Amino acid sequence: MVQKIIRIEGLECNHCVVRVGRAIASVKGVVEVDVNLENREAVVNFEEVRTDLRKIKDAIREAGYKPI
Ligand SMILES: [Cu+2]
Repeated sequence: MVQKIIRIEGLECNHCVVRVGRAIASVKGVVEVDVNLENREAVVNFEEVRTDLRKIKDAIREAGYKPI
């Protein structure tokens, strides 16, 4: 298991937090995600053998936000 912090541009409200949180959680291999509105970042725990940062960032983009 690995933990990464991803900064996300475009998070404006709790609706965004829920949306992007669901998008990240839907990636197979993601075990836990916590999106923080104040910091504009997501703390993601995932299994490296099942997914990677690129796939998680793709899911964030598909939800309409910009991972940094
Ligand atoms: Cu919003």
